[in-house]
Amino acid sequence: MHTVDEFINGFMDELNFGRGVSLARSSRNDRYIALSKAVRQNLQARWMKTLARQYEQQAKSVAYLSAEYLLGRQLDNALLATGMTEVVEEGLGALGLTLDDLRGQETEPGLGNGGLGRLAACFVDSLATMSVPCIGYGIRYEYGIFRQEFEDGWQVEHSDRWLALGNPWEFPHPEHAVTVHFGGSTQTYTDENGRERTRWLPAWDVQGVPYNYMVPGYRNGRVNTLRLWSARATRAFDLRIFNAGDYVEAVRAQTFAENISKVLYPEDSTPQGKELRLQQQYFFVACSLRDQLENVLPKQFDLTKLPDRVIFQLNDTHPVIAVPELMRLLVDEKGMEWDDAWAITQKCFAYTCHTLLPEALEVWSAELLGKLLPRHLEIIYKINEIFLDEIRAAYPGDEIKLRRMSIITDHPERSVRMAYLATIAGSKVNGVAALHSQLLRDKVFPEFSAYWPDKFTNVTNGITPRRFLRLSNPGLSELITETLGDEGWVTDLDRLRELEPHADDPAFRERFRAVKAANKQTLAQVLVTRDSITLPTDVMYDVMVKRLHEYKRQTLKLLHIVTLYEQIISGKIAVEDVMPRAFLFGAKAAPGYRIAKEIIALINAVGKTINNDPQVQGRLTVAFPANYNVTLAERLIPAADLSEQISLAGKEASGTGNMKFALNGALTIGTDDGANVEIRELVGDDNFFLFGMLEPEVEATIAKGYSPVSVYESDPQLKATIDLIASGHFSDGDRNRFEPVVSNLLGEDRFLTLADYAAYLEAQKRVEAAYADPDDWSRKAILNVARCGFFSSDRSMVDYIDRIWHTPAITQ
Ligand code: NBG
Repeated sequence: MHTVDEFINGFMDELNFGRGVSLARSSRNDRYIALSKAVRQNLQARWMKTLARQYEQQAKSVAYLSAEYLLGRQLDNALLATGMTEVVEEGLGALGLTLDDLRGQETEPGLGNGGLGRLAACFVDSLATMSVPCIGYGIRYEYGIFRQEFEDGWQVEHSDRWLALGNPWEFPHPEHAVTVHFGGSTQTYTDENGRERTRWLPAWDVQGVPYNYMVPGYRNGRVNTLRLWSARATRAFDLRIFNAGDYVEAVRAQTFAENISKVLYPEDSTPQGKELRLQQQYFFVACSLRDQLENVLPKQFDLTKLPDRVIFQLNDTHPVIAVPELMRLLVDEKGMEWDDAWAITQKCFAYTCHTLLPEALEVWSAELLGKLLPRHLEIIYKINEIFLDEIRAAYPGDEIKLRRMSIITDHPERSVRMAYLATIAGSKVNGVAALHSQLLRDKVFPEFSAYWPDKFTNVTNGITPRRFLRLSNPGLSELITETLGDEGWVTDLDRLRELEPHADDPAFRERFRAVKAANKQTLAQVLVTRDSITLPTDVMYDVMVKRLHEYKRQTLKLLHIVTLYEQIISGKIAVEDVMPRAFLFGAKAAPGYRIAKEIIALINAVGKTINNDPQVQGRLTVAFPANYNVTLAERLIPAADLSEQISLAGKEASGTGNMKFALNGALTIGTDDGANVEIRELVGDDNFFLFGMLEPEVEATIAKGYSPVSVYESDPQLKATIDLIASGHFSDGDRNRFEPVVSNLLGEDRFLTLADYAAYLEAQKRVEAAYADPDDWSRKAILNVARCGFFSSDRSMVDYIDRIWHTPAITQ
């Protein structure tokens, strides 16, 4: 399908015979689906070829186990990968249609919460582009991340019916469904060779139906697979009840089974220990392991060679139940000796930790685990017992160490520490940025890293330059390609270094600024139609988009805005002396996270007051479009001048938004946290606005006994700012309205917002001074682009391959 005519034929076939409609009678959805199917045809041959090659070469592959994939829209990515955009534009044009209109019809698959899920999507993109065999495994949630709306500024959640109009990007394979068991009990018995064995007698089961998605490499003819599992009731289950004559109960049972893949848990970073979530976790890893052993590997495969063929990467603790599952398969089902099975298991897993918040490390109650997965609990106990014997021998008499390293903890109730299980089982444990990996070693797993110093490593996160530069920022991409002479940078992002000398070229800066200005125009148009938000386009765009979390400190940004506003209305500064800015927010709060929702309401209330106050009009604008998602990110990031990365030092594992902004030519105002550290090192101190306490200072401040109220009392501007919020100025005089946020700040301030306030204001002054010199600002911004090639997820993949996976690329 390389010519316009071929495309038109393919499209019309899909429309007429796939959708059963004529062009004249087709809906926009018909046309979008026909278009997607015509485009995907181009990928399918490559897909089959890729799989065949992989099979022939018996290549080792990565099985990426992730409960989340935040994919973003598929159509544009498929067009980019196949290089079909122009042909399609022309073909549609000949039919009186536009690509722009049809791409708007796609609902993005929001099968993830935030950075962790988006990272998984970037990684599979990079592996496909690098011709490394990989299969991504996850869950096909019927409802992805909720759709956020604001009612009176308050977040309300609506279900995300992303599949309602049909999904042209998936290939269901019900004939390859696998059965997964739950509950029941275990039984020991003696086998024919006189060996003592255990079998699991489960109580109920469900089927996992695989849905395959194509993961196209960038113009390299390769397409990897993402396999998402959907739960459905097993026949046996229904039949028993149908036969008992209870039709209604049978249908209800079906719903019960299908609930497993119904909805994504909307918690980001801080999971809830709910039974359904454990069911989801076991469901998808059990399906995936079975798929590997029974469908992907050749029949009669010698399982002692498993580590030569597959590495299961555990994306955080969510899939860690795969460890006892593999042990169960090898020992109970394949009859292997425990020690042999354990040796294989230890080589087949590696674990990525994505957090530093203690409350985010998953812990499952032993009671719940035992009820749902009795055999797995026994296996975990045995792994722990053998491990603790080893530790006892290494550190005789050290009971404290044993308790600290045990997978099982007894407080506050007997439970299983999944991160420890993953650390003990995994061949490697990695953090996601240099600072994070160091803090993991020193603070989260100190005993483990002392015992196994070589097990711990770092792989700094990355982002795919295909989606987050080439697709989302066509203007800058064109400028780069023109300047570098070819498009090689799209798969070799280090080449952006060649832009450096151009940072000093006034003509280049001018063009660079023109791109940014055009991106602001585009964003402003999007926000008018999407949200009825009107933005000035000739001001600085100061952007903070990420999940709403106290540690990320959206309130610090808010205090800055209220401070500027307070200074104007109280006459401390003349409005003309304030640098014009638009403050843009995007953030979803977990539905049960009360204070986060209060903060959203406060941002909206402050925005409403400021935007309607004639005293500041045109100077300060606050915009908070609802339902921030990948599609909106692709518009917001290229338009940003200033990127807000202001988490409390030592709390943000990495951040990946920070990388996207810098790569698109925004300057960062940020703390010394996560990957900000590496961004600053690479772009240079002069091109980054650093502020705030360093991680050891944070520790020291807390150790001394931090008192937010005394910071408030000793800083008159901070006091005036908080008092303005407390006075009811943003809530029609209602002083109680934002009391929860105010008292949270003054009473507890867990993330030291007030302690960093003065430093943040001072850094914002530096920002203003720098922005006042457009030429110099552009120079800094260009250097950010030029020096951020390191943050390509292709580089992250090289690091994973070298340090953890050892999976070579396959040859065509
Ligand atoms: C998040 C971290 C981010 C990081 C992403 C991807 C979780 C548990 N962790 O800092 O908070 O960038 O993971 O690694 O969602």
